[in-house]
Amino acid sequence: MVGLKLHANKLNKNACKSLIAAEYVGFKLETTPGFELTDTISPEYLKMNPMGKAPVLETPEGSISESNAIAHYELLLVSNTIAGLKNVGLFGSTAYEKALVDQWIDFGSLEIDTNALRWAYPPSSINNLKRALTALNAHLASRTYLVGESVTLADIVLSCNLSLPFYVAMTKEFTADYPHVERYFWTLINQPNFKKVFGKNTPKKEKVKKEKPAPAPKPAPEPETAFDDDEVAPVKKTKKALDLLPPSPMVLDNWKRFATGFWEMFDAEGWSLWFCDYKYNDENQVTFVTMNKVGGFLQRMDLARKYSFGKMFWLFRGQDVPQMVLDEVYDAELYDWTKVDITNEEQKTLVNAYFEEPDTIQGEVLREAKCFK
Ligand SMILES: N[C@@H](CCC(=O)N[C@@H](CS)C(=O)NCC(=O)O)C(=O)O
Repeated sequence: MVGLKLHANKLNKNACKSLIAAEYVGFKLETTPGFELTDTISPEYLKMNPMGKAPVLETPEGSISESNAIAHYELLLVSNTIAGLKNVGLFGSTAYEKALVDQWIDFGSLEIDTNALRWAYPPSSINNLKRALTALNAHLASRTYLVGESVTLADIVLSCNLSLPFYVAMTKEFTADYPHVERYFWTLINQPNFKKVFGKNTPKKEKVKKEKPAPAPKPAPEPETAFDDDEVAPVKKTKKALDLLPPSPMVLDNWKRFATGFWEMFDAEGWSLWFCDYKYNDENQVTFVTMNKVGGFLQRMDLARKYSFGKMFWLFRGQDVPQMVLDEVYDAELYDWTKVDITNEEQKTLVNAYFEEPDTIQGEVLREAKCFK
């Protein structure tokens, strides 16, 4: 098959789909070592894919973009025209199985990848991803592969798409709710043909583990109901814990309504103040993208509205960052949280500056601010 060339940067997960498929059928696809994503804006590249995205497959008949289509094309050519290459059933065998393979390919792209990308690059929709993972988990409970009894392209596509959230977003605690997805992902990712492509960058289970405080003991199991909403339980639990704190003279709603005289009203025994410094500020070069991330974070903080106020610092009921925030708002892990020492005048001055929103704070221009109340 002369003249097929895959243009993509190294370990581009979308390009991995056709590379892994090629391994399965024993086909050698020409690649572009040294390709950088910035190459996608050259006029030559844009002629092949006006979207300016990678991968692109260059063929004698013309170029093809969209990684699923590239892998599909490559396999069709192999099975139709090239004698001697293996037909290992990556499309499924019957028409129905082929449709199921397509079904899972789209599921991988639309239900997993779209939401995983939104999660990795907020504004995002974790709940949509959780919903898809729940459905996938149920499907995999009695199966090793998505379709039939052996690997199909659907498994390759889906596990490449899962590699993003497994690498950058999902903690061990998060994936623990989807044990069949975990087992499926780690089994596939460690298959020889996957490893040949991912090499030493094969995701490792240990790498996704993040140190967290010991989880609270699980409540006694409740009787099963038709719609057992186990996601709500931990939130309810911390809400209850916060509601049981000794009463505070500081009534948040009153203060939120008038928003003046903070220090006179502040009750340091019932509430605490926190600086939160984003750990990856070098990502925040474009104001509207940064504000989108902040917007997503604030949306997810909605569950703690009754117990918090935020404005480049946070005010929380109690003496800790609420457990429901740490458990449910994944962005919380992206910040370093430091309790404000209210006996320290410098720190109080900084809190005041955050309240007042002057043009510059600590020598940095304040471009835009959001308030959570
Ligand atoms: N749906 C496309 C997505 C391609 C895509 O988003 N590629 C990324 C790299 S993995 C890219 O080129 N990003 C550069 C950009 O968005 O400008 C596919 O599956 O091929």
